[in-house]
Amino acid sequence: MSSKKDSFSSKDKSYMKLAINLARARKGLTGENPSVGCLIVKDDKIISIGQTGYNGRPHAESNAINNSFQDLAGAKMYVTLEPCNHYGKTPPCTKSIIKSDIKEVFYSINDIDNKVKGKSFKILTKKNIKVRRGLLKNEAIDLYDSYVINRKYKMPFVTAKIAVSKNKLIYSEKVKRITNQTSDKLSHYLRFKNDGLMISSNTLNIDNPKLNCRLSGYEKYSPKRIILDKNLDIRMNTYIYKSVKNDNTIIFHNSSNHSKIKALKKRGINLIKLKLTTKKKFNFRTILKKLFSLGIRNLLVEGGEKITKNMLKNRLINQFYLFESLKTLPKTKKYVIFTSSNILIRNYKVKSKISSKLAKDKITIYKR
Ligand code: AOF
Ligand code: ZN
Repeated sequence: MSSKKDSFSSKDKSYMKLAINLARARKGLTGENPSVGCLIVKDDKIISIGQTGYNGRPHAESNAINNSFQDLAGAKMYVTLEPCNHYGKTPPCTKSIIKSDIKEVFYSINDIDNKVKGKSFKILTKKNIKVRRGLLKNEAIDLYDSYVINRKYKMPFVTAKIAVSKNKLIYSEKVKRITNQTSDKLSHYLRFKNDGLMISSNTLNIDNPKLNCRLSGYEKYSPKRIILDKNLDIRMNTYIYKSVKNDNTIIFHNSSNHSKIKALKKRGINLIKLKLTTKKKFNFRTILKKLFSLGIRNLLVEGGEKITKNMLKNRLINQFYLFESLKTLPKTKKYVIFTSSNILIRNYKVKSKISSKLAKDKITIYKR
């Protein structure tokens, strides 16, 4: 006898896995709305697919229904999240499902949005549509990690990344590169999937980074640049300063240097003055709240030692990418040691490890 938990067939699981992959591919690119994947199957053939549109609309189900060239009557729908049943900026997906004559709907988990939560089951079953919930539930819970953080805490989902040499340095004045080009592709993929990228003005002035996504064709998905700059030390000959445009740069500061404030504002930078803590530091929770209110839903932190440690200690990092290189960096002149591995090991679980003989770097993804 199979338990309720196992009552989905392996075909059902494969279809939902595909729907989850569709949602994953669009994750981070749907603005305030969750990324949903949807598959429509008839006579054991996939006849249509849909993803949530860029910036959140149209919804995945409505895309899948409208994309189909075939009659949907009698078909099955596999969708990663409970279809919406309310009038938001778009009409309810439950309504389109009912109208299309789909006879069976599988969805992984309930939507946590109070307007929607749990109601679709009743709405659809009342119309004689068979509804089955919980298929690949754990995968869907993992998929919607950021959506839950956004909705519940009104904070961005924070991913941090740091590159460490074999001798545990994250900076050496003499040799700048730690990771190899294969790892750098992943770093740029992270920039593509996040809508904000935060660093300190110290890193900005020393490294003069570009902070954009340089995967060919994806440049337009580069994140907003967010700089922590207590005393407004940003140099005006840096790439970031020179490439300010269309509200793409935010600086948090605590300076009263009026002439610099004026110059930076004139350049088009969004300057946000914050009070410091008694220890003369930024309050990172306040920063995250502020970024959320400015529309940032997924924040990448490419911090140095201080930001990373502070945020790890305050449990503000949801996911951590640790890049470990086989290279040994010279400890001559200035260098910085990575001292947060203990906090990471203590408070986080290893979600996955990526390693390849070609790439050599070891990449570990930690999650809280
Ligand atoms: C779905 N499919 O692909 C997504 C859903 O303002 P609206 O009409 O866009 O509705 C937004 C809400 O819809 C959002 O808060 C979330 O609950 C749900 N997202 N629902 O059926 C989708 N992205
Ligand atoms: Zn919907």
